[in-house]
Amino acid sequence: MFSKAIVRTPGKSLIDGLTDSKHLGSPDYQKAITQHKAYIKALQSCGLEVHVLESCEDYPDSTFVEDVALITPKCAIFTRPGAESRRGEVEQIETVLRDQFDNVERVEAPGTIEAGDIMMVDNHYYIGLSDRTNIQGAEQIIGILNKYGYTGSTVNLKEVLHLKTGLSYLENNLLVICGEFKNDPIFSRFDHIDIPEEESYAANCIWVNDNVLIPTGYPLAKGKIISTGYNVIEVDVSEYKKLDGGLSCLSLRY
Ligand code: CIR
Repeated sequence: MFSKAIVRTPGKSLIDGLTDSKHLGSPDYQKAITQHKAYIKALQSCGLEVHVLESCEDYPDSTFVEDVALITPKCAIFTRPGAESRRGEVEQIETVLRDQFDNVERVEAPGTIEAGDIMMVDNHYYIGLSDRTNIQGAEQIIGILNKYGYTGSTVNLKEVLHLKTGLSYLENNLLVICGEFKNDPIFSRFDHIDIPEEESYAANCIWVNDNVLIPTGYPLAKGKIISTGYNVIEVDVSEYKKLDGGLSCLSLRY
C-alpha cells in the first residue's frame, strides 16, 4: 500500500517541454493546472497524503517528477536523466526529499536513467534500456537495489519513450500491456490486460491501493480494467499527453 505521493505543479515553461507528439499541439497551461489539481484530488481519494512542490520554471519537464527519483521502501535513489535538459531537475527534487530518507543513493555519469523506465514488481525492478536509460545507468541501479535486498533486470525498448509508456503493473501478477511488450517472453509469466494500439496511451496507468487511475477517454482499456474488480478513477491528462507524459510520470508514490 502507498501512503504518500509527491507532485510538482507545472510551470508556464511547460509549453517548452520535450515532445515527439507535436501533432497534438501545444499544451494549454491553464488547462494543465486544472488537470493537475484533479490529479492530486484523485491521489488523495485513494488515501495518499500528497506533497505538492512549487513549480520550477527553469525546467519545463519538471512536473514529470517520476523520472528523477526511484523511491523504494528502503531507500531513495536519485537518477541521472538521459535528456540533458532534465538533469538539473534532480538537484531540485533531491533538496526537498533527501532529509525524508535514511538511505539516499545516486546514479553517476556515465550512467543515465529516467525512472519512467523502471517498473517495480514486488521486490524486483524491471529496467527499460531506452534512448534515456543506458546500460551503465541500469547496472548502477541494479547494484544499488541489490545492496538493499532487491533484484533488477533489463528490458530492451524499441519504440516507446519509457518502459512504463507501454506497461503498468497492477499488483496480483497483473500487467497492463501494449505494443512491443505483448509478445516479449520476459512478461509471459504475468496475467495480461492487452491494450489495443488505438488506446496505447492508457497502458500507462497507476495502481494506488486497489484503485487504478487511468487517463480519461479510453473506453476499451477502462472496461478491461473494471472487469478485474479494481475501482477505476479516470483523470484527464490531455495536456500532459502533448508532452509524451502519462499518469505515472506526474507523481512519485511510496
Ligand atoms: C520528456 O520527454 O522527458 C517529458 N516531456 C515527458 C516525460 C514522461 N515521463 C514518463 O513517461 N515517465
